[in-house]
Amino acid sequence: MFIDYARIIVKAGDGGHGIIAFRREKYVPKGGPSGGDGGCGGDVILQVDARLATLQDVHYHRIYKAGRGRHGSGSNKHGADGKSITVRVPPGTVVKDAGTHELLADLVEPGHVFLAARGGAGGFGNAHFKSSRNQSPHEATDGQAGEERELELELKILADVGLVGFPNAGKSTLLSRLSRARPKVADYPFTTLQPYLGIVKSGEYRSFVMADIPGLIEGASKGKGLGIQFLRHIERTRLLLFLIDATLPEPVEEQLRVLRQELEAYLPHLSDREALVVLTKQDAWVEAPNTETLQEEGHRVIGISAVSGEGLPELVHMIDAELEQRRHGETVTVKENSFYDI
Ligand SMILES: Nc1nc2c(ncn2[C@@H]2O[C@H](COP(=O)(O)OP(=O)(O)OP(=O)(O)O)[C@@H](O)[C@H]2O)c(=O)[nH]1
Ligand SMILES: [Mg+2]
Repeated sequence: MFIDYARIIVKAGDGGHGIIAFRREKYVPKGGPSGGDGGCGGDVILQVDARLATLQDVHYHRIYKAGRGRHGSGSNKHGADGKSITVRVPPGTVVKDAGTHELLADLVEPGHVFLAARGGAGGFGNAHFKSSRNQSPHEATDGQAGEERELELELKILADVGLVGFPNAGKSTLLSRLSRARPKVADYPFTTLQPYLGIVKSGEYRSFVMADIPGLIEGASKGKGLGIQFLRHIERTRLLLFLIDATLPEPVEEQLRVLRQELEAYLPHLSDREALVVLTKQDAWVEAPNTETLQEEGHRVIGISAVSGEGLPELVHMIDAELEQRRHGETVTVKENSFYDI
């Protein structure tokens, strides 16, 4: 199941207490202080695991508790530290405080770690308090409590290109034509109910990641259809493709206007993101749509057919050139079909 939101409780281990003890040795009437320090509590750490594609695991396992530090003991024995635990999350996980919604971390690169709850420091045993003025201190401190908090985890998947369009526009068909991802395709609206990722090869050693998301409809930002919550998955893409079914009677510029309006309602300026307008189902066009207005407005427009393959090499080339221009050198590893297998 595709799960992109979870709340978890992280509780680090408490520190162990320091203790009061004195050396007892034969022929040494007044042994010095020998109470050991307590061990530190274990931490709770979040770490990005590139093999994960959803927050499913953390959704079902809500509470993460690290081990507590052991108390110190006599003969200056330090208590053992508590065991830290690592919670694995998929790349693209945004971590917020569940109470204040403050952004705490954006975990992108595989291996990235975030200290979610710090273990409590161990207390000091009385050996620690020995000084020239006080040779036999009767003082020890307790370990500190480990941090505890509730976190909100939100997955915003990482892709280079995001497909945006009304239901039935041909988004999933295009993704399955260009990559090995196999989202379901059907001639009814809302076939796709979760995001799908595919890796599109654009050259011998080049590729980009394309994300297919559920269709948008007018009023989605007010909760119509499937709403707009899945738009978070295209929020971070560098390029948007507006897929518009040019066999429909509605003028293409009107369709584009509605799509952009919904994007804007979700996140201001999202509709200003670099984009290509892709007119789909070219094999079924009775006449070529009028794209003059779109072009006058500065949109780059291309016609394709995912069925006959018309326009697809040109589209891939355009995307590749566009991404190349804005590549910042970062690479993100995403497992193809990763959502599909679940
Ligand atoms: N003739 C023709 N039909 C197409 C083309 N691309 C997609 N279709 C058809 O359009 C219908 C919808 O395709 P999908 O790919 O499922 O559309 P979608 O945009 O993913 O739809 P949702 O998942 O509901 O948002 C299917 O019946 C496809 O076979 C095309 O290039 N030419
Ligand atoms: Mg679809």
